[in-house]
Amino acid sequence: MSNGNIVLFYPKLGWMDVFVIDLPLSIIYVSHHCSVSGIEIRYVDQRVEGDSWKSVLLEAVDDKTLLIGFSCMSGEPILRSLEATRYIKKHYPSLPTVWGGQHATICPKETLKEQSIDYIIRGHGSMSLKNLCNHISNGAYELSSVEGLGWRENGGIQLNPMSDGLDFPALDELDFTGIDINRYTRFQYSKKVYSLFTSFGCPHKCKFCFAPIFYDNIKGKKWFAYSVDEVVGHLENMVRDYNIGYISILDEMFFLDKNRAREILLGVIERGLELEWGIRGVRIDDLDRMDNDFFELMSNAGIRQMMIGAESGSERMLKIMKKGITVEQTIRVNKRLKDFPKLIPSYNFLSGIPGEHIDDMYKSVSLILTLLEDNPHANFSGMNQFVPFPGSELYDICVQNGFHEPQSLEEWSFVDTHYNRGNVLWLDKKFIRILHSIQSSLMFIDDKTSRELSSCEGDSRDWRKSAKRPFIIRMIFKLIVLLGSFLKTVAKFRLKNKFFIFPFEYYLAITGASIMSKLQVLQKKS
Ligand code: B12
Ligand code: SF4
Repeated sequence: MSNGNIVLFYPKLGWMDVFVIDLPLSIIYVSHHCSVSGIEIRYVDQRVEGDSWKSVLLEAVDDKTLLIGFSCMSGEPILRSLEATRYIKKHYPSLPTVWGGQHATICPKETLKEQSIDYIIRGHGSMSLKNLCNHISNGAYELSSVEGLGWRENGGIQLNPMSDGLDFPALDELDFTGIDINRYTRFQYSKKVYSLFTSFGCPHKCKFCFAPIFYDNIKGKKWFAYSVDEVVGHLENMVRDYNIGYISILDEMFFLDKNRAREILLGVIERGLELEWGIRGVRIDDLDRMDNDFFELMSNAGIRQMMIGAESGSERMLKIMKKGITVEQTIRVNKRLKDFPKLIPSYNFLSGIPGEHIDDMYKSVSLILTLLEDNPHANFSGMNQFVPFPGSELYDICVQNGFHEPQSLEEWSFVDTHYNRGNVLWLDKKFIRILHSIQSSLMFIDDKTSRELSSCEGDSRDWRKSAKRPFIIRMIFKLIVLLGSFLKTVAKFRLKNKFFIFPFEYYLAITGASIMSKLQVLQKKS
């Protein structure tokens, strides 16, 4: 007997879609309990459907559809999910719509002000989604018992408490039915990319970060980890079944348990899995605790890129951020990594926190130059601009300093960590100009941008297919590559001399990003 179906929608994210189209793990994970209870899952990923997304969405719905769910992070994705939600409501006014994901979790009330959204679910919502389906299909479950659920009632908003535990499906229970893995990849990766969480959560409390807000309600251990056997076995299956070659580890804290990480790497070597790895959540103090044998093991197992939050060159700011690392540690580890040329550290910086002075930013600039000088393989993933998210102490400080709290979904769509223009009233104009100039210098200070853009033809939307990018995107890429060494020289000059007047590269970058973002919307399904 059919238990009906649900449609899960993943929106375009913005200009980054030109480079990265990772598996929509949010909706794959959230489908789990529905899927095991016999509800059919229909995915619509706007990023891979291009212009046809509207017809694909309408076709996915039939008279057995129980609800349609939308996944959404703050920032630009809101606009896309909003458009899709309003569109589906226009065509199917009585079909329940549900928003979940990071944005609905931190801003449930603002989200429910939108009349086209019937429900929100906060937190990791797989079980709640199944219970909501039970309520909709046969009234079997009271709305008030669905953890994390929010809805409008009698002119007010009801919000149920969120679950206080961490519960995830086993890795081999992840159901990819209805997902074509070949359509997911990253630009310029010659190997097939697979993104994976080997753990979720983080016990640290860095003040600027989203993780402590998202995991705030979890009682007990704030870190859930899959076992070594499960991770290695899953990787082996994915290599065998899908020919994956590059693992993008998205964990917040892959190295939290060093022994577990070691066993995973040894397991991969023992089973002869020829994989390259990029690891997102790497802390410098964890690397500092590793000896050279561990670095050797990482290198042999195929780890290539490590995204490391150096955050700031100012000890004062590191303390304000409660990051728990020191500048000295970063310099020390970077020097040691020089002897392991396959391990590429990609340092991320953060700026724009209330209380930060221009002098603190200059200390970050000095650290960047030291890291580059000490290790020619060092890369810089960028200097993110701090964005205040509700639920954190820094958010309240920003509000006290004039930050206008976004009141609607539309207003939240302009909040972006890369180029957050306007509404940063706790920073003065000079500070913002210098920050933007440093941001664009970091794009060119190493060779990553030219390297990534050097082949302009390929399209990240379909692995190994020769689908071409739109002409204008190819031209923008070619221009940047041509200007690459000039921009690198400018970047070095700026950072060395702290010369941040008229950051023309910044204006070029935001214009390029905005054109790419618009073209993404226009891009046709290949
Ligand atoms: C991978 C990733 C990306 C990838 C894309 C992901 C993809 N699917 O292709 C890339 C690198 C492209 C990316 C981009 C962005 N990202 Co991002 N990203 C992540 C990361 C590392 C993992 C996301 C993930 O897959 N999680 C795993 C799944 C299982 O968890 P989940 O998404 O939370 O989903 C669960 C629940 O939220 C809920 N849920 C989710 N969807 C739904 C839907 C329904 C209907 C229901 C009921 C429940 C539900 O249930 C899920 C299962 O348990 C997170 C950090 C993190 N560790 O989560 C940041 C993170 C989600 N990103 C973030 C942001 C803001 C962005 C940007 C939108 C904005 C920006 N400027 O940075 C950009 C887009 C830029 C642009 N303009 O193009 C923020 C979100 C903060 C917020 N308030 O929304 C995070 C938390 C990073 C951070 N610390 O700030 N991102
Ligand atoms: S920045 Fe990293 S270490 Fe700090 S709380 Fe966030 S995920 Fe944890």
